[in-house]
Amino acid sequence: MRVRERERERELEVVEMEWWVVWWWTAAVMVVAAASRAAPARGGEVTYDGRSLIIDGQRKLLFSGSIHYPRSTPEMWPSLIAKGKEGGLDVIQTYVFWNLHEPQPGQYDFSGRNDLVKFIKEIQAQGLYACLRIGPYIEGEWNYGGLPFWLHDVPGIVYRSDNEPFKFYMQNFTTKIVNLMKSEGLYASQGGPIILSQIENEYQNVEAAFHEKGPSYVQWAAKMAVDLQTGVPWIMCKQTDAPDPVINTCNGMRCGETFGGPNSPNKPSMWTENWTSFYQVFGGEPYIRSAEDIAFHVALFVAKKGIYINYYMYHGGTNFGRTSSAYVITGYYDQAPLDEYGLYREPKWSHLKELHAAIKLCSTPLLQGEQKNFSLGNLQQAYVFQGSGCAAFLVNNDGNNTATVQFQNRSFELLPKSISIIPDCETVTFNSAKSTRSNERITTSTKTLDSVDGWDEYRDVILNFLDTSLESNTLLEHMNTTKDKSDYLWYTFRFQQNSSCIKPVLHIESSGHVVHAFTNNIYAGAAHGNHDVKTFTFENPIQLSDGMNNISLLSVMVGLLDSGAYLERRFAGLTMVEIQCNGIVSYNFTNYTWGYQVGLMGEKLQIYMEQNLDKVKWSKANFSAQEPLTWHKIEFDAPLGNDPVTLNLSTMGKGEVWVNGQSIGRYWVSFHTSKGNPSQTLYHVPRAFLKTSRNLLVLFEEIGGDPLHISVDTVSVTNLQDHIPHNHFLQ
Ligand SMILES: *[C@@H]1O[C@H](CO)[C@@H](O)[C@H](O)[C@H]1NC(C)=O
Ligand SMILES: *[C@@H]1O[C@H](CO)[C@@H](O)[C@H](O)[C@H]1NC(C)=O
Ligand SMILES: *[C@@H]1O[C@H](CO)[C@@H](O)[C@H](O)[C@H]1NC(C)=O
Ligand SMILES: *[C@@H]1O[C@H](CO)[C@@H](O)[C@H](O)[C@H]1NC(C)=O
Ligand SMILES: *[C@@H]1O[C@H](CO)[C@@H](O)[C@H](O)[C@H]1NC(C)=O
Ligand SMILES: *[C@@H]1O[C@H](CO)[C@@H](O)[C@H](O)[C@H]1NC(C)=O
Ligand SMILES: *[C@@H]1O[C@H](CO)[C@@H](O)[C@H](O)[C@H]1NC(C)=O
Ligand SMILES: *[C@@H]1O[C@H](CO)[C@@H](O)[C@H](O)[C@H]1NC(C)=O
Ligand SMILES: *[C@@H]1O[C@H](CO)[C@@H](O)[C@H](O)[C@H]1NC(C)=O
Ligand SMILES: *[C@@H]1O[C@H](CO)[C@@H](O)[C@H](O)[C@H]1NC(C)=O
Ligand SMILES: *[C@@H]1O[C@H](CO)[C@@H](O)[C@H](O)[C@H]1NC(C)=O
Ligand SMILES: *[C@H]1O[C@H](CO)[C@@H](O)[C@H](O)[C@H]1NC(C)=O
Repeated sequence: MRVRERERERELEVVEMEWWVVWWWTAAVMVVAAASRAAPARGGEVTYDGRSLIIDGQRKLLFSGSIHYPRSTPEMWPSLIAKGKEGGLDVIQTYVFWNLHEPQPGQYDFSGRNDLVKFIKEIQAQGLYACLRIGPYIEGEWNYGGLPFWLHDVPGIVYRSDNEPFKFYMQNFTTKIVNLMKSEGLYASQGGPIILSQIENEYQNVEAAFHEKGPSYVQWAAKMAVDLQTGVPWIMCKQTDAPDPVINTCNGMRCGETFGGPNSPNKPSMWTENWTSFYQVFGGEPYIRSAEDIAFHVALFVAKKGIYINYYMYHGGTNFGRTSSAYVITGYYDQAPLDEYGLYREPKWSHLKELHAAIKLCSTPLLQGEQKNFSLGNLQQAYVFQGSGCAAFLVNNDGNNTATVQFQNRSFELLPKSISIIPDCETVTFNSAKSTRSNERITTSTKTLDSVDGWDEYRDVILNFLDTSLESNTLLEHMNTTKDKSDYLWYTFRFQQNSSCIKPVLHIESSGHVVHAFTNNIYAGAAHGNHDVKTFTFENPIQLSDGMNNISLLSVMVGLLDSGAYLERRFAGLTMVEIQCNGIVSYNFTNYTWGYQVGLMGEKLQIYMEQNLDKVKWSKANFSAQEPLTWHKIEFDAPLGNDPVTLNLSTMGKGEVWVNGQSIGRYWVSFHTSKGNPSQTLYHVPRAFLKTSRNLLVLFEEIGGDPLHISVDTVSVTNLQDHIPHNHFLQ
């Protein structure tokens, strides 16, 4: 299925190095010292060879984790990074989010959650390295793959191709970011933490679609990047022909099995995305990848001389506001080692921490020794690194049976589908199939917002043809009309029946994502597509009056697409509208006089902000009538303590939520999975958004929901057990 293919098992980055490189014994001694140091040294020249990255003259075996700064708050960054460090990470990897930073050409925003410099400096303050994936196309389940929507209106533009307008803006932004990092002294070559930068992103997936403009774009992008002279290497992920000196890296779930290797003997083997889970879409179930499966594949990649592994995601966080891409839910990679709230997810976090510690014990032979592999049985292999010590990885590929093998005159029991790590070739310190910790996440309801008097509501305006601002005699494309200033676009017309229409049925075809229909201000229902099939049909009976009829159709997008070639040519919104009378098409409105309006009245007036509340007339809520397109507001006090806060919206339908004027994202509880569950009912409210008391909660509900059962919850984890000591596998 296409979803699963595209879903990003992102980041276990491994750098595998060839051993033919000659090393002096003195250099080797230096490396040993470096490998055993707890916190990596910062700064210095970053180079590489076929064996590893070399930072300030020292070979490195590095574990990295993706944490995206805009998917949490600056208040959360220090603890997320600290938990990554405690979990054995050496590197924090992030994308750079072009459409956040350059909302209009030449206008930049680096404030608040967009404060990239502050994020990198926090990484530096904690003694870790950074990998900066500039892109600036990033995919990332991020709105429009990170591209600013204004690019769409640049004449003649073709994104991600050998196209002058695109290259101009791409180079302009890439230069801006590199110069910003340089001016703050953040490259390792300047004593800063950034050891790697990425240009483009998984371009090989789309390269062929651009014919001869594909390869020439790759050449241009590599040269453009290298010419910026960062003093640290550039990488291109999933790009087997990455031009020298750019390093090609692997993204995926099983790079130990699938990576064809570096495209030159003097480039190291790196895994820039190993997906710790998959992102989730509305209507989709969560994807659970076990700690044991991740550990197996990381250990295998290292056994095959991988020396850089990045977890995608280590902490996913939250797609605040309208930042997620088409149909992607608001919670991002909640199944990562640190969950959406930044809490430890066990056994994943601890198991990977133990894995990192075990592999670091092998650093010297891994970086200095010679690798051999041999068979220990039908489905069992040994990978042994010898020279400057001895380290072994014993693999059992039998998924059903424990295997007893002989290795160096000792007997070892290997659990089914597991890798045992033996840092001295004698004593097992880690087995990938055996995790030692578990915990449970607990949601505690602190308050249900069930005070009927506390709620006010405002019903948004249903736009009729005569009230609209833009007219066209055809159906317009949704994104090109909204310019992504809003998810919402009104398509309206009016018409008079020529003869009485019997059993009128409204028939709409749309290329995405949702439509709500109103005839003479009466709700006639909704229809929607899904992540895999965005086109859909609406067909509902309606009531017509004998005189003039107003038909108002609200087309809604749930994030822009983030992937594929020719993103600038994508189409969304209504494609055909008809009214059938007595079962036959009687009126075809596809080419008709349409009136358009971008956005909702409440959005235009920003009534989710305290200072704008009195711009509309709120009324006491009437909970016996669940009307569509209704804004709800109430105040609530913050729960006591410091535990993360979340809203349980299980009784709501679809819409967006703001707390004290800040959007915590889209919700869509009424879109159920094939098992009949909402994909997401809990919506994170960062502590930094909250005051002690009287926090303003505003919801815009499209369909109709029951706000009286919304609860304000806190989230915590309870350790269930610390079972089985590490040396359980000692023989
Ligand atoms: C980027 O483009 C802006 C105009 O949009 C210009 O002012 C600026 O100098 C350019 N920067 C670079 C590095 O080319
Ligand atoms: C050793 O590794 C090589 C290269 O990956 C592989 O072709 C070979 O099958 C391996 N041998 C054993 C016994 O696993
Ligand atoms: C386990 O055994 C079953 C039945 O013999 C076999 O079909 C399956 O492939 C095995 N699973 C693994 C992971 O080896
Ligand atoms: C294993 O035992 C044999 C015979 O006792 C001995 O010759 C060999 O050196 C031993 N190998 C190791 C790695 O200890
Ligand atoms: C987008 O809208 C503009 C007017 O805003 C129009 O000139 C242009 O042709 C439209 N482009 C597409 C691809 O529909
Ligand atoms: C009704 O009939 C008139 C005259 O034939 C035609 O111009 C008009 O478009 C028709 N109305 C609709 C909604 O089709
Ligand atoms: C159609 O919309 C216009 C403009 O809002 C309004 O004046 C008129 O009463 C509406 N007609 C019906 C039948 O609702
Ligand atoms: C309605 O008009 C559109 C555009 O002209 C056309 O593509 C569609 O086939 C028509 N529908 C019917 C039922 O004729
Ligand atoms: C409908 O309008 C489109 C765009 O203006 C045009 O290409 C098409 O031929 C029209 N269809 C009919 C049936 O008039
Ligand atoms: C509340 O809604 C119901 C159902 O639409 C309606 O009958 C009732 O009059 C409304 N009450 C108030 C106070 O508006
Ligand atoms: C959310 O609230 C509903 C009841 O309104 C409850 O059934 C459900 O268990 C709650 N979800 C969580 C995760 O607490
Ligand atoms: C990342 O690791 C998982 C778990 O081992 C594996 O299934 C997946 O294929 C890896 N991804 C890639 C791209 O290699």
